[in-house]
Amino acid sequence: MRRIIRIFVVAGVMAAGALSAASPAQADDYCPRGYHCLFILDLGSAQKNFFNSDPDFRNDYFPNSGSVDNNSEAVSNHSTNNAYRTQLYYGYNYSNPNFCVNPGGEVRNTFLYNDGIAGNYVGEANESGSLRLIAGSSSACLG
Ligand SMILES: [Ca+2]
Ligand SMILES: [Ca+2]
Ligand SMILES: [Ca+2]
Repeated sequence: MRRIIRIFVVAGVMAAGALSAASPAQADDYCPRGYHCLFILDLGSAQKNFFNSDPDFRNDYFPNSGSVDNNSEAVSNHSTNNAYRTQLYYGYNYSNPNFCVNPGGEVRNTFLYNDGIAGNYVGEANESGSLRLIAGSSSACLG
């Protein structure tokens, strides 16, 4: 029994190592240097690039598509010098934190929970209404 437990622990550590090695993203593949990018579907779809914090997505639009408000499903952070994480909020003016993405990180739409109803404060995708740049990274971030 003891031996079996030990094998599981080792496997878990190896899995964690593989995940952390895979995630220090290729943020530059999808998001210009210095920007925090939101996508209407997955990475590589129509995107809106933010250089600074934005308190209200209602006046931001994906190219040839709808408003960014309650309409983003993936995030790529290409902050230079690992300076700022991307903190997203359910509400406007940085109210009700949703999730964050660390400098150089990215989160695909398959990774975010989406209950299929935009803007109902349930789930992570299709919910955000504002974005703030916060200095440094956080272990609480999703990507
Ligand atoms: Ca705005
Ligand atoms: Ca919202
Ligand atoms: Ca929802």
